[in-house]
Amino acid sequence: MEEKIIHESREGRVAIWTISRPKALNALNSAFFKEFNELLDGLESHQEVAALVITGEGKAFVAGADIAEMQGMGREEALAFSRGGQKSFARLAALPIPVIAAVNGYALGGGCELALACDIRMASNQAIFGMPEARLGLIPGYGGTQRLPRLVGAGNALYMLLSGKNIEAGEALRMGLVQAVYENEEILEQSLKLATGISKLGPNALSTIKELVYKGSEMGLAEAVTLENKRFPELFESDGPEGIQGFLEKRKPQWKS
Ligand code: DAK
Repeated sequence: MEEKIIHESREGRVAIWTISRPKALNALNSAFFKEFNELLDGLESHQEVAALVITGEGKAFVAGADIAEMQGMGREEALAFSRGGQKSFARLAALPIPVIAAVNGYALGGGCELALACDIRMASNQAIFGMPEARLGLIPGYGGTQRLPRLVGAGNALYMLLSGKNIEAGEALRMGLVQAVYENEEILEQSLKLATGISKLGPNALSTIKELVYKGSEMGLAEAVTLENKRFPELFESDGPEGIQGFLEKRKPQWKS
């Protein structure tokens, strides 16, 4: 039997997915995407997981799409390869729960794109980010040319995409590509701490915030704040009353879902 590439564990209501294919620095192959989509199926159909942390085993988060698998691909296969990855990462970004990338090492190409599809990126001081596709005569195929400039601005994105240069965690922090940097030994612990804190907040509030940030960034400001205005009162029929009551009674809210 083939060994699993993604090892799933739980800490309270936080799921941890550890990508483990150390022989290829956790490069993303078709077996990875199969498992990834099965795990997404599980998350979408069960509500007990309140936050997800994705990390890598060894010295890489993910060193990219599997270059060996791309060898000999024709146009049709490349289209399917790119679409499959894009769809998978879009599913991840659309999860109603917060997803944190705990970037422990190399996050190159498809690995950087995976981190970009997460909601929050935490980096180890040994993390290395890069979009080296142009070195291979390619472009990022999993949403990277679009998510990267939306996150760090066109100038920083073009610097990374056109030069193919790697950047270290400190530079990634300066650009806004990552939200925090920790010592390597602490990266998972700190990411879990953040995820655990988040997992205690109003679940409907969290999913609404994600929806508004992602959908709103595709809209004009007036339309986006109208959407915010539509969602705000909806919270008064879900998490809002319990959150407010809990505050006033000086107790932790007991969310219904
Ligand atoms: N794919 C397959 N194998 C990889 C790999 C990758 N991305 N990265 C590393 N490996 C393998 C190496 O081949 C090596 O295998 P063996 O030779 O031991 O069999 C093993 O992992 C250990 O790697 P190294 O010996 O190279 O380790 P080092 O510490 O010396 O170097 C490194 C680490 C990360 C600097 C180096 O491995 C490296 O440069 N790796 C490639 C990084 C890279 O170029 N990543 C981007 C991949 S391209 C698209 C869809 C998607 C994409 C593009 C288009 N469409 C369909 C349009 C996405 C593209 C990418 O992500």
